[in-house]
Amino acid sequence: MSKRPGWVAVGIASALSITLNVVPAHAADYQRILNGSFADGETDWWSSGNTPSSVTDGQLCAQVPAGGTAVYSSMIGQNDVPLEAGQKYTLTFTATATGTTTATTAAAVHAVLQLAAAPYPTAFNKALTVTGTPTTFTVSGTAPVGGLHGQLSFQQGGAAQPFTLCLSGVSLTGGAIGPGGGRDFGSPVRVNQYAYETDGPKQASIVDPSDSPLPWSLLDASGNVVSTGETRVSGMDAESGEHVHRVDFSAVRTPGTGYTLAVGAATSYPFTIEDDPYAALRKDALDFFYDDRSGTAIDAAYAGTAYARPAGHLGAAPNRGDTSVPCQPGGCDYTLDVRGGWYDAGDQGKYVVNGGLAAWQLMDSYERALHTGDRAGAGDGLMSIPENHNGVPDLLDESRWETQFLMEMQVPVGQPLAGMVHHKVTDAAWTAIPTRPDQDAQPRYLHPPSTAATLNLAATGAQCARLWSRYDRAFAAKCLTAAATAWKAALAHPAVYAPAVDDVGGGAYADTDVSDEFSWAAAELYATTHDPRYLRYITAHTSTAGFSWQDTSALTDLTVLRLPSRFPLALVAAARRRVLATADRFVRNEQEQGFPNPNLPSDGGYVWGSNSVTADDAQIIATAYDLTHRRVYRDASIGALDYLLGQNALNQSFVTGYGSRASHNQQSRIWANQLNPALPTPPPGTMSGGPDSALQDQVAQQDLAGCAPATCYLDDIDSYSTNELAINWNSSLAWLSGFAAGTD
Ligand code: 9MR
Repeated sequence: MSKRPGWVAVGIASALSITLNVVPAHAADYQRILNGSFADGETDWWSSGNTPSSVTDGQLCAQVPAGGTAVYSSMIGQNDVPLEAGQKYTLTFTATATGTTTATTAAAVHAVLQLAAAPYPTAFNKALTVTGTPTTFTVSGTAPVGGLHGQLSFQQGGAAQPFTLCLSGVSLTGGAIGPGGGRDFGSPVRVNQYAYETDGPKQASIVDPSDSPLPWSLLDASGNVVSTGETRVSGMDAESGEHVHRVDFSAVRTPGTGYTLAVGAATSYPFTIEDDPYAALRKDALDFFYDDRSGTAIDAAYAGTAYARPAGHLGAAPNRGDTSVPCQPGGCDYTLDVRGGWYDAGDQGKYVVNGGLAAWQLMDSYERALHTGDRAGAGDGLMSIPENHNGVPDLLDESRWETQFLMEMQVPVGQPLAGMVHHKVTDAAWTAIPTRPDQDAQPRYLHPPSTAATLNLAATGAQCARLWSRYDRAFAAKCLTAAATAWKAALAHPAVYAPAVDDVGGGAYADTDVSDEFSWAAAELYATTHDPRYLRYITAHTSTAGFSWQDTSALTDLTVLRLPSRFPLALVAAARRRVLATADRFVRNEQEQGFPNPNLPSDGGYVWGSNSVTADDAQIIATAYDLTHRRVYRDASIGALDYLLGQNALNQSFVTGYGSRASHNQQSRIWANQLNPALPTPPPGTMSGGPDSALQDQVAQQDLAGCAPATCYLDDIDSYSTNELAINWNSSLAWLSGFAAGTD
């Protein structure tokens, strides 16, 4: 039962606004509106472009124009209201209409509750008469169809005269499932829904309240029991709020498809046991980058028909970028040709900070493969890309697509801040979902340079120079010049930060501590050049929180350990100590939690993109394996993949196409199948951002209230904070699956 007091409202007949708080008489009294008091201003509300609105003193007031052919030509609304089929919903709100309209010349306003997509199944659509006297209205109706994307709107198009409509105290109650409730994660037996390696570790988790071990059976595709054992009671799992058991069936080494794990009456999703399952995942996780390229037509011959599309952002109408992009108004007076690169994520911005990390991970995956004798990983023909028979390793070809773009973002010689790198190029305003890249009509702007972006180019340019020297000396030289120039510019401008709030039409990627980027760039530059001037800037420490686009400190250690013979012994020894200590901690996190996640945040919260935290932590564990060849580290790296592929609190594989219940509605403007069935889902091998306990989008706020951190996730295209796709998340999956594929 809701703890919220109920509202009993006096309706249209009353001239006064009277509300009484009483204890609700029935259970289905859940509040369905966010910020109905307007205490948070206009947050969660929108109004149509012809109806500008603002909030003052708890009232949202909108300037309604006269005219308009349809009643919905002027609207105020809230989206993503969860509706349940057959449930009754009751709206109350107080309204006035003033301006040219007086109490005697009343305005018509329709209160509408419906699903926001055709055929717009409607719970109510009620015409009300609003006057200059504050009046509280009550409207009820039953939702014919359920869905997460209900829309409450106030529609007033077609007015005889313009007027000001003010709303306050908006409440919509109803439904049988409380906010955040009613989620069914299916079987309590959680496995890697894709595959286990024949000779590798095989772990599962069981959600069960029992304090004693439980018998388990492994069944083959015909239902024959092939192995049995007992669970280990892991106990209460803080991140999921579940009581969990663990199962180890590593002893089973018979390849096959359609295996299931059974505990009591519950059965897992099916999975295979096979020799090298991660080769396919590595390929798909990498091919994502081709499908996501900007500035080139995506060819069906490589991407498949469903993912083929015209080139985006090559200056052809309606595109207004990226071949001659100006700075934001008031910025520089030059334009840059910044074609190419990868689109960052669900949006079509291109960000140097994040692009740097993603390119680095692809290049590092190549360099690892080169040094460890992983011929497939270091080879040509690894991926499905136009360059896969050009005699150059595909990981280099694909990363070059981004590195070239990163260099294009550098401020030209002779301009203020020459050598610095523009932080990002993004649309001036958010585009609709879906919008194919070639159909984006927004102006695009270069945002001011930042030290963080500049150091991302310094680091990846140096790495590029080192790796390309044997394939394309001219390109390698260009990378090195760009890197060295960027480094000098960063030293000259060491504290130029991107604004923390710059998130219209693109994300902020703000970072006000660049000591970690200085260290990472210095390590890469030193590894490539041996120039001792860089040495003293190598200072960062692998943080026990792993690494991310914002915190690159661990990338220093990973770079030093990639090329230990090039660095002073003391640096190598210190990097090794730190990486092993951090890896040990991540391994413990995996073993001690109910589900094998190396990520156990100190504050208990899962951040935006938590799946990349998991995969990046596993890269540190994998590096510990490369250093020691201790099996426990390889097993734990695979454990993180098990987590990502279904052995988790949600019974969810976060990788499209990999598992019975796999994410496929990640936020994307290209692959928006959820909104338009004619479009494909994201390509196989696309990793979702994953649980984010801060509930940073409206769908998450509506539907995940009270979630345990590891369950704060929805496979819904509008839940961008839990379910977007992004290059730095796929690069972490590509690195990790590459490690798994490239080691025995
Ligand atoms: O991955 C980013 C995450 O760490 C931040 O918390 C979040 C909010 O600033 O932004 C994420 O990055 C998004 C970027 O700003 C815009 N493109 C989509 C990215 C993934 O959601």
